[in-house]
Amino acid sequence: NPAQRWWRDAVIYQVYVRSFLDSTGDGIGDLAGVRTGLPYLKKLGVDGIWLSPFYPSPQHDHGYDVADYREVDPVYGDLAEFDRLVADAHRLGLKVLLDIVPNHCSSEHPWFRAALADGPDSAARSLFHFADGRGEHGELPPNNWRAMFGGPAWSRVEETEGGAGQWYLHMFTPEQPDLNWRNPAVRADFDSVLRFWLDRGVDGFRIDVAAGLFKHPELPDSPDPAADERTRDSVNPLAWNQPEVHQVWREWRALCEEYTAHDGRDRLLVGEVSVRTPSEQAAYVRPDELHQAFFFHLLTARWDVDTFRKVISEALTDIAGTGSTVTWVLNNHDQVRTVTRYAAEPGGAGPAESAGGLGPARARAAALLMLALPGAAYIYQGEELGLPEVVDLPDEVLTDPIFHRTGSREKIRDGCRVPLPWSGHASPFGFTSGTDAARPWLPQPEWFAEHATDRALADTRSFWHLYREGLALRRSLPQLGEGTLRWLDSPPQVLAFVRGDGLVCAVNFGTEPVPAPVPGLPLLASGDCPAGTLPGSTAAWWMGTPESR
Ligand code: TEU
Repeated sequence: NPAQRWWRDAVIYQVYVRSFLDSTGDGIGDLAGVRTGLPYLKKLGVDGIWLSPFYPSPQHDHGYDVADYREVDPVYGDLAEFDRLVADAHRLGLKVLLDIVPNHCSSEHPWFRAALADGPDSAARSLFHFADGRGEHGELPPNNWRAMFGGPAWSRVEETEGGAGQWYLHMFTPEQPDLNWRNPAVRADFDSVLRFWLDRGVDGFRIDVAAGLFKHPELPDSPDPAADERTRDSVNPLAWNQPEVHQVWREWRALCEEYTAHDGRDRLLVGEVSVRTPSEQAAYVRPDELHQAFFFHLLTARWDVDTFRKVISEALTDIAGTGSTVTWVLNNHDQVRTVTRYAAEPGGAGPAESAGGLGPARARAAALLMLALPGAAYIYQGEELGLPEVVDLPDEVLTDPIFHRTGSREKIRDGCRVPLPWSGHASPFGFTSGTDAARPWLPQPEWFAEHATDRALADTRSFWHLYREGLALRRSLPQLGEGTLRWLDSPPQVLAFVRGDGLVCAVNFGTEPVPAPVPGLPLLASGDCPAGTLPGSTAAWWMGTPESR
């Protein structure tokens, strides 16, 4: 039943709830705001939404520190509002995915509070990774692991009877203790969390840190702590990508299949699988494990024709054995936005702080390329507006724990999380309203006016219309979505391929025009594209047969 396999070529829109639309005037986006925005997303033409975490949380990492997996944080609404959002989305034919965070919880979660209160050797401590320190008085951490957001991956607790005691493991901030997935109580609780939300009608989950969960059982020293610290990425082979994790995904998949068997609707598990190679990543995508894993090697690819060809080829080769499809992504809430990223690449010539230079043209071309590739795709809110990164937020407003823990602005993520501009000429640009509306939780630059949704909708040359038309063609043309891709011979700066029986996509990574691979005007192009020519920094789609060269 093809309808059941809706996810194989779905395009999902990532909603960063905090920054989408604020219905209460507190300057923070909320679930009611998302509900108000659904018709906008329907018009754009996506198949569904993924909601960033909205659970009760002290917000040390904007909700990726969950204190209660079965509730809505009052800042974002309540369960009744959540139910209305799901009902409205389904009425519009939009799927709803939740973000689930199984690797760690909040230090305010009742389990962790109990672990602190109950002391060493308690049942509550065995839900986490507590260990005695090294050194004469246990004053050194149990091993040399580094946390992803800087500093040691261990913090020491004060015991209730007084004095420094054991250490606990946290691969992210100290407010995000890692759960012990070898404890069956952890597994059982997450099963019940999945059921809780599936029973409320959700269509699946985006799984945070899906290559985490298990650590080497003996917690030995990392072979290269300097690399762990420097890259702040999942490179420590003892902390990530342990074989046991696959058993959890098999259990979660079986649970999803149980719901599908009941009503015929596929539930989706899409993993944020940060591993080193595309083939390591493809190992998570199996008929009995995850349906999808974000393919981050496209997101991290430099603006370079050979790099793009290589990562796309690898993705297609690696997925072939899995029975699934590739999950393409160019932007998310952790990464510098494409417009700014590509402007900073050689020849991009963009002033770092704006949408200048070739950044926008390249981002438009990359979008059209992504929508032409076989498989599924994710769009991050604001991508459809061509929003640049806000790179000049003052230190005082930054909220990212990466900044506060490392003291460095490198890799900080606030700049892609600034609240969306909807309308008007000045902040808050319709993001928040009401007579005593608070300012948006991160300040919006004046130039956001150029990118507001009202302007984007009114201008047929906007990013918005490119995404809308690309998505509409994906729906109407059988050549797009799932199916075959065949590379075409092309000039050195050009990536060209044909989909199915005769949809040609070509991207010119260079700056000089080249002859188009197909005569006549394109169906859709990311920039001005006269018949017979493909200008620099432009992508286009044609129907027809490529001219032999
Ligand atoms: O990110 C996991 C992760 O590996 C990040 O370190 C990511 O690689 C980094 O932010 C890129 O700069 C997930 C979430 O997407 C992120 O927002 C959370 O902060 C993190 O998990 C912890 O839950």
